[in-house]
Amino acid sequence: MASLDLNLYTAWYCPYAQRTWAYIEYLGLPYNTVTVDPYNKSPEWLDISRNQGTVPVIQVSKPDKKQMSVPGSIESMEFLSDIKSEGKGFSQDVIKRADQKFWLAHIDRKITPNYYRVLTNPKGCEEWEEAKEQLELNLLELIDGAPLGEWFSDEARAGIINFALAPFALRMALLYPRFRDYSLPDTGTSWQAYADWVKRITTLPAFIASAPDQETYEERLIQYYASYAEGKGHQGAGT
Ligand SMILES: N[C@@H](CCC(=O)N[C@@H](CS)C(=O)NCC(=O)O)C(=O)O
Repeated sequence: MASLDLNLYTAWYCPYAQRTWAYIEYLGLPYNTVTVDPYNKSPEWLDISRNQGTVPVIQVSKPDKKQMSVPGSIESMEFLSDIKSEGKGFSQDVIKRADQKFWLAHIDRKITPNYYRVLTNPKGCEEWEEAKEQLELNLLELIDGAPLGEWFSDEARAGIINFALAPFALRMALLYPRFRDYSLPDTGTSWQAYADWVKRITTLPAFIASAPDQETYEERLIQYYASYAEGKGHQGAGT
């Protein structure tokens, strides 16, 4: 496909935007970044995001020069994968593709909500314990069940599933010990494979490129999420 004019609307702290950002870098597609405050629902932002009001959004110029927006992290990654995949995106095989979609839905339904609950509830309370149990259980299901070709190992390339999880993996490793005196397990084959994967995916050049001002990125994330850990984050936000 001829090269397209792509804009990525993003916010530096957002794990969903980071998915699409790291993935577009990994695919090597040319793009411009536009930094926005997604919580400021200006008419212009609502127009660009097609009334979703959330980052990320990929905006593309159509042949008639009008713009078309693809809001949503998974949706925008799917769009990018349709532009240029080279084995790093959705499979052309319908069965494998359905399996990839199952795991993406698993991440968004069963992992990210529990990631957030573990961060925002006080350690030890009933909800926190339940969320931690669910988080570990559902992560293990993904680690043990994801098709090898999509899991980041020496034999396989990183793909959409890896990038869908990576920003959350980074935040869990960084924020849980800091704010909840808790870390994911690291013993046993599955958890060791996971810890190894976290190191590899978060040090991938494409992932690093999605963390602007790298030297201070982690410190800024800690500061940003301090209010979430105190229960004062943006209410209703998916972060
Ligand atoms: N399901 C969306 C969630 C995106 C999301 O919640 N982004 C947050 C920032 S991390 C946002 O833009 N929030 C603005 C708001 O909720 O008003 C996706 O996968 O892209």
